[in-house]
Amino acid sequence: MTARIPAPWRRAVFISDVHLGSRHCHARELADFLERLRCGRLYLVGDLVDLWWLSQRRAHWSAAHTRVVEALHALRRAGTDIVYIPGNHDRPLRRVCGLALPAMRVRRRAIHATADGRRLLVVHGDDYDGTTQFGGLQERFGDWLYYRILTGNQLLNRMRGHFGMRYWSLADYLKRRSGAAERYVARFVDAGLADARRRGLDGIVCGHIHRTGLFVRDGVVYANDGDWVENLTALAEDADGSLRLLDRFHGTRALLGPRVAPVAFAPARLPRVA
Ligand SMILES: [Mn+2]
Repeated sequence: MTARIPAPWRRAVFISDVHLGSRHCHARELADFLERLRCGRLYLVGDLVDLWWLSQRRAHWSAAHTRVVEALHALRRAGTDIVYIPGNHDRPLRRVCGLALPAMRVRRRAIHATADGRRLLVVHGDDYDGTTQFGGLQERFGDWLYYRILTGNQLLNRMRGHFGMRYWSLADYLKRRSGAAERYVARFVDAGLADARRRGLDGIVCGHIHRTGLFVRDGVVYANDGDWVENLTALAEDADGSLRLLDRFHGTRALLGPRVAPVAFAPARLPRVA
């Protein structure tokens, strides 16, 4: 394996929807990303492990999945502070919220204070789904359907590759073509922004919908770190409080500069997570 060049230092990094233990997790790409990562704090914003897959016979665990876990250990040894916020696919872990393992803290949600003084709510995002009225049945069906489409996507692209055609995402095409999916994303974004505003915070960092986002609406930041199933992205905060969406090679996909008005007090050290 070639020597890995370390990526620029980041104050904080957020990743979610890794779905370790499922066949659709891009574990090798994530291990490559994590092995080059250098950051003060790493937030695992839910669905890191897919317990729905792991609890079934179709559980998938390869050497690459183990490499991801080892890369997290290495980051911890290098001094990175790790905060784990379980999502809906690793929901049972929410029972241990409040626990501080020797290696990381487990939290239902966190408030991240950026270097330029913004306070961001960090949550997985499934609270904004509104599917609980069906007792999780719709959630499970949506999940099953999603994985069927991803499998179809894999088969299709294997064929396309065979004929020398470039990669084309069926899942993405279907999502963008379907008005229902777009309305779902819009409602999710609205609910997340409203929640941050209600709590008197400056923005929200979330995942869950496997759709990246980084923008300000009516003065409130919306940042969605994407996933490691389709997009292969992370959200990062620079030393000056800038937020950026990173691709798997640490390249920048989108950038949101620091707050324009400088704040009198910018904490040099990361404050403790409550
Ligand atoms: Mn989720």
